[in-house]
Order: sequence, then C-alpha cells, then structure tokens
Amino acid sequence: MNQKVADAINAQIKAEEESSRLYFAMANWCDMNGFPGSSAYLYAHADEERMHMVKLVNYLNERGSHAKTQALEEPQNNWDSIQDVFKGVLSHEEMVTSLINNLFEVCMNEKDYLTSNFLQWYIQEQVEEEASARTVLDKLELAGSSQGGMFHFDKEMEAMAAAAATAGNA
Ligand code: OFO
Repeated sequence: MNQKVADAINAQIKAEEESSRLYFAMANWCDMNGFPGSSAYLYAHADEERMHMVKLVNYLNERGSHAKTQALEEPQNNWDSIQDVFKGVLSHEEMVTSLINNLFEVCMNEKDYLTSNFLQWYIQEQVEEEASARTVLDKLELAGSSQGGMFHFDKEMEAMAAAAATAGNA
C-alpha cells in the first residue's frame, strides 16, 4: 500500500481515538453536573468514534499495511456549561470533517482509488455528525436556561441516546 496513504490513515486512526476520548470526557462532565441524558448520549458517541477507529484499523490491515496503536493527547476535561459542551461537539466535528477531506485529497493525489472509495463512508458520516451536532444546539437554544428547560433538554438527549442505541449508532 502507498506509504503516504498508510501514514495519513494512521493519523486519522489517532484522531478518531482522540474523538472517542473527548466525548468520553464530555460524558463524564455531564454525569457529574446533573445531565444524565446528555451523558448517555455522549457515552454512546464515544463508542461510535471508537468504531470509526476500528474500521480504519481493519482496512489498513486488510490492505497489507500496519495500523499503529499510538500515544494520545489528553482531552479537555472541563467545560463552563452544557452549552459549552455541545458547541465543543460541533466545532470538533467540523475539524474532523476537514481531516477527512484532507485524507481524501491525499488518496486522490496518490491515485489510490480503492481507499478513496472506502472513505466515502466517512464523508457521508461527517454530514450526519455535523447535522446531529447542530440539531442538539438548536434544542439547547429552544430550551433556554431555566431549570425546567434544561430538564426537558436532557430528557430529549436521553431519548436521542435510546433511539441511537436501537438504530445501532449515536
Ligand atoms: Fe468519527 O466522526 Fe465524529 O469525530
């Protein structure tokens, strides 16, 4: 397999695992700050990011390359508010979209059409990930900042987590 493509996929493997740990840290924060529904949603999202990582690992190994298990950065562990948490989700997903775009560009430059084709799944996934982050921010805005609004928002997040678990993703 082309070494530049293999290196770029290994970098994305690290990014997906770091996404998983960021959402895990966010889930912990929500758990400790009275948002159990948001916590369940983010724990499920952390699992989904791990699945994104494993899918890349399997692909690299299937193509005869070697997926590396890498040292990771410590994620952010504290946020000012639940709004701050979910703004962080959207900006993180926008950053991941640009990483996936760059990875796709490496494949095109190296004429690795098999990997470009494989990456279509990730490109579509980023459309969905950004859309659901925006949906959550819309819900938060509608909820306002009263205790009642926050309670309803968190109940909605619990329902979103349950729906995602039934559908097999977060
Ligand atoms: Fe892996 O999609 Fe979110 O980050």
